[in-house]
Amino acid sequence: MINNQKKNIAILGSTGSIGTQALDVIRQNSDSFNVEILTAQNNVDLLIKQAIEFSPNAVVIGNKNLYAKLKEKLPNKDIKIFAGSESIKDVVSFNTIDLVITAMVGISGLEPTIEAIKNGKNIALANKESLVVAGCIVTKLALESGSAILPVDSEHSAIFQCLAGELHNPVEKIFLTASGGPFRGKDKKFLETVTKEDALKHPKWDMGNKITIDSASLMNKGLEVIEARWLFNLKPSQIEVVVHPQSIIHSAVQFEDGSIKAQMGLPDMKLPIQYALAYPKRLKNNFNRFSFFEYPNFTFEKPDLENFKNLQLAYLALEKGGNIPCALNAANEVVVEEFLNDKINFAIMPDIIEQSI
Ligand code: MN3
Repeated sequence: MINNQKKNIAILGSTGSIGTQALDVIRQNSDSFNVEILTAQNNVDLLIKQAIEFSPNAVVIGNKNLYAKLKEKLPNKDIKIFAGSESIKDVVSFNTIDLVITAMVGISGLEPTIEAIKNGKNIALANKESLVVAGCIVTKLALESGSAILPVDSEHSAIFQCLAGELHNPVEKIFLTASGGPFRGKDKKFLETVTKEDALKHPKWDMGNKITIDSASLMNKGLEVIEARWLFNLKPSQIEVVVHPQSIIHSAVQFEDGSIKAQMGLPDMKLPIQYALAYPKRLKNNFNRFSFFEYPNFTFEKPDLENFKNLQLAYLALEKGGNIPCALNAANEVVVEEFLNDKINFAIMPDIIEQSI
């Protein structure tokens, strides 16, 4: 590390939900972190604001049509300015980077993630799709290059935290918790009538559009099962999904002696982001603290696989292996887009996905 031990961070997707929260964490811990690279696809106005505040070494706008505006608004600054998805791939190899946060949406995160790993960069992985579609390749490359993959997804961060100090103790199984989303307990008839406004209101987590729809349809949990398989090298039968509507237990690990370790706290993405950024350290912060007495009742239930078939489809894709999880993810990206464009109804999404795997 250079710059007085500050970690130099590249944020791919800095204007999205994870990207902006990562910058919040960095802003609060400016003696620990330095922003080296910022990239965004289309939100050039926010990218400009961020660049002015954090003075990174370089910024990249994915959409080439916005290059001129970016260049014009950042005059006389010592900031390198690039455009296009090729440039996003190029900047991750800068030798000044210590850690790359991959917070791009969907499959677009795959190529830069692979490039960063090939260059031996440690990854704070927020783009679960890169493990869903290419988990085998990504984990193999990371092993070869010595890159650490630090999970940002709250469930996977929970498991990662439970595994600290357990290096030689095999995992019997993990419990991946799920809030159940806004339509928990609803049947298919109801699901046929939900609007995108209903689906975009998540009860516990404030996130981007794609992941919010995935959460409502339980596909997010399915993708997380696949993500966990690769991150922690588990068999599908070792991964159990537990619906826990309070979203306080973020996930748990059961060891071979039957002991279970769980990680808990108020749902706030800034915590797993901060853990990945500062790992292996825990940084003091002033996030809201959990109180047991405000949550006298924790509840747990089995996921409803009949009305929310997506979770089952993800297990099926994992069993089939090969490129089937990739097909699952591609079909899901298409149906979510179509649902957000009011082209198809919510309940039909799993049926379409099922036909493509
Ligand atoms: Mn999650």
